[in-house]
Amino acid sequence: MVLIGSRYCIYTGNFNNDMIIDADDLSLLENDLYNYQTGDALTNVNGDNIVDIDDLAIVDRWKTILRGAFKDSFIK
Ligand SMILES: [Ca+2]
Ligand SMILES: [Ca+2]
Repeated sequence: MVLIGSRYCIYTGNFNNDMIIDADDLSLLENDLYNYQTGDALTNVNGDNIVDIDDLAIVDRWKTILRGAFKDSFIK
């Protein structure tokens, strides 16, 4: 959970739990996407039981939002 402006937000996409949303996380998501991962996968960020392009879009969007909020302090 992070404070952005006056709101606390839960961000998704840091799959390896290293406090950075970067290519390593996207690689994990892309691997599950390539393998048509279903069920309760870590990379299924929207909870619809399938890892697909929607999850990739969410993570990519969060990466962009957090980059702006923290001015690249920990988002690569
Ligand atoms: Ca990460
Ligand atoms: Ca999904």
